[in-house]
Amino acid sequence: MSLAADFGVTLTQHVLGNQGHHPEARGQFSALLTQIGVAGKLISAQVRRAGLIEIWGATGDTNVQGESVQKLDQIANDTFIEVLRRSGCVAVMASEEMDDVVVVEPELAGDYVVAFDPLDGSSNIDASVSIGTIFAIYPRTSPRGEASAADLLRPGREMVGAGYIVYGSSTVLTYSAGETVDSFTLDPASGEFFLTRADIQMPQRTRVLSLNECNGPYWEPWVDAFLADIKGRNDAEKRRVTSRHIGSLVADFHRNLVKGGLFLYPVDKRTGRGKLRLLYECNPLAFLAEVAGGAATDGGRAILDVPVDTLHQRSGLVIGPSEDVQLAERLYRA
Ligand code: AHM
Ligand code: MG
Repeated sequence: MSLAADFGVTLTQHVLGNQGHHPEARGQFSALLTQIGVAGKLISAQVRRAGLIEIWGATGDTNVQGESVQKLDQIANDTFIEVLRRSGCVAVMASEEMDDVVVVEPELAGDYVVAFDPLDGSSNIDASVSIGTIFAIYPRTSPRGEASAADLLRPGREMVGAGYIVYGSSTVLTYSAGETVDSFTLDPASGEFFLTRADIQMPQRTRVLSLNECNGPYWEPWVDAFLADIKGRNDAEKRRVTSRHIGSLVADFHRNLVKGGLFLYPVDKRTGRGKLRLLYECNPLAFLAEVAGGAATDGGRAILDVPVDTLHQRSGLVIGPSEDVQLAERLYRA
């Protein structure tokens, strides 16, 4: 047996193998996905030093080498922007960390636009809990050299790719270009992402329930009815549903994708708004959920059909097995 046969499929091999599905995008789309993998490795290396960064930061903004110390979410943001800017594939980017878009200079601008949350779940960093990066990819619609925020203000349905990287007990990159959802684990020894879950299918019934129940007093009545239905199944079917909540959407979603879990963060009835951001949190995960056979709704509409009016627009979110997302929609409308 050749040595190569002992290795798995790398992220780059997988992306190149899928190029045929996007003939119009040959090259740039694949390059973009592989560069996102590079950004993920760089951020992962920093996340693994998070505790040290915290300590260095606390001692006066310089590390032991005398370099100034940034917060980890700022490091992740700068890394993602710089890698994508240099990739030559991206014309404009929006980040949770920035009020306005980053327009790439014309010499480097490419055919795609990307929205991302560089470090989702950042309140979990100082407790060494799983966090992650979420990204959404759209084709540029503006003429070359004229990219702007308008390229990103469009429904999630127009996405051509999405994914996330979870920095957990291992670093996992999951992406979809619309056909399948595939997941890769970073091998720290070789620095490669290897395919570890191919064509992930979200189980159709909820086995895991994932939400911040302390917000219960601020939910609309349909949420209580919905949760009562799901929890009520335990009596009838002997503990078929269990509760798991990390408080990092990206890590909660990854677990739910693999195990068949439902995550919800409903609208707060006092403000009429959800907490999570449509463009770079709800939309990319909704894209992955749908490709994997699941679904995502804000209650009244599929997340991917919600008009995007502003970069940092918030939304209610129910995401997971499609049967139960449909149940949420029925109860919401009732
Ligand atoms: P962040 O992007 O600033 O980290 O905020 C989003 C996070 C999600 O990852 C998580 O699901 C949610 O906020 C938790 O919010 P709460 O503490 O209100 O339950
Ligand atoms: Mg976030």
